[in-house]
Amino acid sequence: MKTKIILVGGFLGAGKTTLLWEATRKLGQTGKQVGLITNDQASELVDTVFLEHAGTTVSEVSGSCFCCNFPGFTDAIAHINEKKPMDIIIAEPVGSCTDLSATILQPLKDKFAEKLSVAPLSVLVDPQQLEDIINGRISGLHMSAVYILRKQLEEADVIIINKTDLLSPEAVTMLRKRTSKEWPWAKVHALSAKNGEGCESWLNEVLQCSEAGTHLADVDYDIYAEGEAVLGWLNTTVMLKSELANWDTFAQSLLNALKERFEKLNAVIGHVKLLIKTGNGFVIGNITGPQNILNIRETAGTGKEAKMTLNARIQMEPDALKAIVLEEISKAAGNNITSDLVAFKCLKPGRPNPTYRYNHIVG
Ligand SMILES: Nc1nc2c(ncn2[C@@H]2O[C@H](COP(=O)(O)OP(=O)(O)O)[C@@H](O)[C@H]2O)c(=O)[nH]1
Ligand SMILES: [Mg+2]
Repeated sequence: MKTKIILVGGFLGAGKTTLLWEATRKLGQTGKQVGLITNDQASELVDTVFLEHAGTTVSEVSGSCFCCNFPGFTDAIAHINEKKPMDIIIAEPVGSCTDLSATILQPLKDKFAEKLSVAPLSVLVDPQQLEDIINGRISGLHMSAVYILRKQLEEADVIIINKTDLLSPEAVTMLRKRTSKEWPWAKVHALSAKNGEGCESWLNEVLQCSEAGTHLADVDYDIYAEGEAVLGWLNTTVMLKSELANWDTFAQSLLNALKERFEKLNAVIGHVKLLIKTGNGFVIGNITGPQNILNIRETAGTGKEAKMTLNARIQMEPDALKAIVLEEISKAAGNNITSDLVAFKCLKPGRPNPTYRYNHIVG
């Protein structure tokens, strides 16, 4: 049996992790074994901690993106399959990565044809960001980061317009039409990863279609590298202790404070993600999308000890980003909560240097 590999790309905050969760749930109901792979330049990933709650095997490739560490990616696939042979593995590349058809899909088809079957490259997009791109508006995002977003859509076999729960049916129809016109070679799906509507139709498509990585985008790596570098990167894990704290309230006030700080500086938010875990559960919060929507789900309740994982990609220098995040954690903690950094990484990503970069389509 070959494992089906589904890559779900798309920009920061498009909803990739939410879709992985929903797809795992839906496929689990049909008896399929599903594994997941997350990816980031640094460890301590909110996505991994969150997806582990989906009750399936999650493997993390951190320290490098899939394309720059192709062996790391294929090792992760092998590692999952060793634990339990999977029907399907869904992988979420870094949101600021592109050129995946040339650097992941073609090498997978070329070198792993006997073990793996590659699904069409799916690229998820936030509807507001999609509309902005089609209309030529860029809403503060650096031109080179917008370039990455465009290239992601250009190389997609399947473009998924996500968050349809925020749109009227007419707006969805219109956006689908405009997307098909702009990228006529791509299949277009519209769904809500959040409420599950439309997910089955996309899953059927990617599970049945064997045409994967059907075209390559012409990516200029100088612009790509600049687009990556303008988004400062911060991942941290903090142990929190308190007699009195309500961790949901703490998450809310920390995210609100960070949102306010970045907005005051006109620093575009790629994403801010936070997950606080206690013995009683977890609370997860995000700030994403062109409108910096703050979304908090689940509950960690109270409890003396909590573990917080926080990831941020912000259009600013890493030093400034670091100072703001540390200051706001300390302010939100106040006198009642003690905080202890157990892991901290803040960086400006280097130039992407893929392990493989095919200039032809593997048949
Ligand atoms: N309204 C709505 N929000 C969504 C949907 N999918 C994801 N989100 C929200 O968008 C934010 C980013 O989601 P996430 O899955 O972490 O995006 P990723 O960065 O692409 O992995 C979170 O606050 C999600 O709750 C959706 O279908 N509808
Ligand atoms: Mg994610």
